[in-house]
Amino acid sequence: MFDLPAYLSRNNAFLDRFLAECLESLADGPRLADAMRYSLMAGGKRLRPSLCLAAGEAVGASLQKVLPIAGAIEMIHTYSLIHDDLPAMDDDDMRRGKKTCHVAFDEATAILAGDALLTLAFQVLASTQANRPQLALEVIRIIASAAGPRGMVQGQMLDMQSEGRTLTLQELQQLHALKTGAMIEAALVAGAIAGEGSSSQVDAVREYGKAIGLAFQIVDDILNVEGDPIIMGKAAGTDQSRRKNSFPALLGLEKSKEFAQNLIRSAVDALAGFGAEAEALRAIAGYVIERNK
Ligand code: GRG
Repeated sequence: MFDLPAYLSRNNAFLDRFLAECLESLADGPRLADAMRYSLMAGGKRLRPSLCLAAGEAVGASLQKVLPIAGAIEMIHTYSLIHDDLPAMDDDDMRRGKKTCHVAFDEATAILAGDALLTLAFQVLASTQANRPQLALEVIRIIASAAGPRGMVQGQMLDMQSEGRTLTLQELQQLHALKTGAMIEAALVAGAIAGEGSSSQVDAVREYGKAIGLAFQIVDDILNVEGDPIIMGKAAGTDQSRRKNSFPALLGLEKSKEFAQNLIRSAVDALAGFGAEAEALRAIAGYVIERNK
């Protein structure tokens, strides 16, 4: 049986070393670098970089080839969390089991740490794959598009605009396809493209990504209802208290769980054309539904 914890901890050790080196060599100025490091190295689940590396592996690429892309994706994800936690957005005090960046530092420093992580991510992306410039450009385009105004940022905007209004299931899915799904899908597609996968492999990995991206968000909403804040390292019950649109609010808990299970099955089905080299992706799909944080 595939040992997912061992697989993730090995890849995360490489990732953490890579991220620490990027901050050491590329961030100048102690307060800004401290705030960036505080949030980046705070021990998140590293789901998106893990998916990126596993997609590279599924198409036969070495870890070293895909590692900078996985690192850049985690930087963008961390920036989005820092900004999402700000008083102007969700105004959260706890993230990754620690005080949020603006509470530990101050609001201006948190805004700048987020800006700096986003920018640094693109510097890292532009500095890698020097001998494969076309491929590097394609990866940058995919990630920028997923993170920007037709992806995560627009998803966040829709989320804020939907406060106080009950969304339909279709609207809620669209919101999350942008806010959470786009970066999850981009992590996978970028990993497969950097690993020089064939177009059918890239398509399969994209389909897997769409399904687990939505399942991840549904599980996040379920954990917000029944999760343990200590284990999650962040508050629970906030969707209900803020009257946020969520899958359990719209469908009920049982139907939400069923929906997530079906999506995980579709994700695994999308990998039918791969053999053992996609075992990590299959195991991560199982983790997405079983996770408790
Ligand atoms: C501020 C531009 C901007 C975007 C924010 C991703 C996001 C968009 C907001 C996060 C809000 C949130 C709680 C979304 C639910 C799903 C989600 C993305 C959770 C956080 O990701 P995890 O669980 O976090 O992978 P860790 O800390 O494990 O990396």
